[in-house]
Amino acid sequence: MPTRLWLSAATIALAIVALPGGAVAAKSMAIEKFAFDPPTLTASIGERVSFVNRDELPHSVVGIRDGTEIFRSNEQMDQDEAYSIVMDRAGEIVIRCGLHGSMSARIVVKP
Ligand SMILES: [Cu+2]
Repeated sequence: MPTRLWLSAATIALAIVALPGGAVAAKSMAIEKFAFDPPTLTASIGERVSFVNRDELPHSVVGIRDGTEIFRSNEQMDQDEAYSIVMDRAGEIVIRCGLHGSMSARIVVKP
């Protein structure tokens, strides 16, 4: 599907542009079989964490710290669509899918 191919290329280009100097460390969490993998990810402040939907069905990514939503992807991330965010504070972030209440994970951000 040409439209989807174009969107994927645009997403990749944006991801590259968003990495200043290529020096920023990065971690990734896959979304596959209705689960986040790994279920717990450790990152450092300043690191970028990327989420990629490997399922054919849409998912989304919602980050919650101390009960407050701090980031949210598109409502529906399609297959192979990615979302990423830089960790800006130490602490624990609960990750949920906005479409499937049973899906959760956590990111532990070290100072
Ligand atoms: Cu989901």
